Amino acid sequence: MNKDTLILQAYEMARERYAALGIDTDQAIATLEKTPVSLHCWQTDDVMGFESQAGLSGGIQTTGNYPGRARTLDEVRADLEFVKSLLAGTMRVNLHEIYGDFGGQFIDRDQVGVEHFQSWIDWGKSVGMKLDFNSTSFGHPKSGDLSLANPDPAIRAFWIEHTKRCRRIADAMGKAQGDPCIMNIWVHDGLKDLTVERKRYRELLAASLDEILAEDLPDMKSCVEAKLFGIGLESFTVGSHDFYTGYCATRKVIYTLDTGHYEPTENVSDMVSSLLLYVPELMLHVSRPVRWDSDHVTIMNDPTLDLFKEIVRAEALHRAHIGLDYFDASINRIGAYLIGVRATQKCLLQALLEPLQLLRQYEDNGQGFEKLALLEEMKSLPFGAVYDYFNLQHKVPVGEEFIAKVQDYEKTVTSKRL
Ligand code: RNT
Ligand code: ZN
Repeated sequence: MNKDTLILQAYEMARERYAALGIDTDQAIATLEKTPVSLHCWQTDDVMGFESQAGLSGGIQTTGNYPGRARTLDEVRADLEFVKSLLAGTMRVNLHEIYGDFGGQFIDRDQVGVEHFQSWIDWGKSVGMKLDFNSTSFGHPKSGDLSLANPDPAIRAFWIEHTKRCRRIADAMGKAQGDPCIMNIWVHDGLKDLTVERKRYRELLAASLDEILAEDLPDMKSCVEAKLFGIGLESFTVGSHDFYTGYCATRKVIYTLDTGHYEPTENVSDMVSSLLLYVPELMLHVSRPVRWDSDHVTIMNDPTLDLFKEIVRAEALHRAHIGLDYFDASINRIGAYLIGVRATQKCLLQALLEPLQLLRQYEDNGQGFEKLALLEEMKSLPFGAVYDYFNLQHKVPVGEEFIAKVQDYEKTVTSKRL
């Protein structure tokens, strides 16, 4: 039988199975389709950017030297367009400041302006992807261990100026695309060893952020990202989870929850319902921690499934911005993107296919057996048939078909980048 016919038949059967539990698969597909996933531009080139050859710092690192890294703006854009062409649903692009169109000039971080992102704004429009943005604290001579929390007033002022400028760039992006640009502020600030002035650094970070966020910019939203530790900054992180929970709750700022940024045994999905009570929205950096590394390629694992289930159960999909954040230089980088987006969509889809009404009823009635049994049975319902159908409908590769497409692109494009 023809493959398309098989997929259609499998979907018809899946639709019936889910409908028997009161779940509308077409509705789930419609939600999946319109829920944006922001592609982190830094997976194309191992977080190098176009500012200088300074290399990565700030406690993050890529490992591997798989050939085919994007080396120019055009290559980054071509890769992102290719990735988008193989995916159903809505994609955005998440840029870092170091990916500006600097025309070969060195533009320091306290000099950056909207003009350096005009070509990105135009490109975004032309390819139908809205933009998100990030200030960049790492990979600069003034990065050191401390940026926005630096006790040296001159260095701190430099990073405040940078971050203020980035917010204005994000605002211009948001205005041009008619939809707020989500700007993430992650600073690497921390220390390698025993730290005695913790409170002072945290006061400084809070004061810097207050100054940065004071400007009213209607077409962008700011979010701040918590972290556990960085490489070479193992003992102390200024912007810890507690710091940003308090900061976001009191300032009504979006909390960026990077799934790689917590203690290995911590249940990140359990943070969703608590945070949502006190912070306006969440920005998600969907990632995968492996031992010391917070940035392995996202896969469909229990933590990611639980994260999306918690968001859907909290009826908070409209309060969550979904972005990816990982960098793997050891495998085909384009393939890594596709694995991560597909895994994210699969997790969201599974969350949308939960028989929530029935589960809630069981829980309310104290029917513990029934609830547990249903949760278990949901795991083997044919959600894959729904995901395949979603992709078929959009004429993008179904199942493993994307592997060959990535191999083709490697043969004709990325392998030529020497
Ligand atoms: C680092 C943070 C941060 C970065 C990007 C490049 O641990 O997760 O989000 O990965 O800004
Ligand atoms: Zn992150």
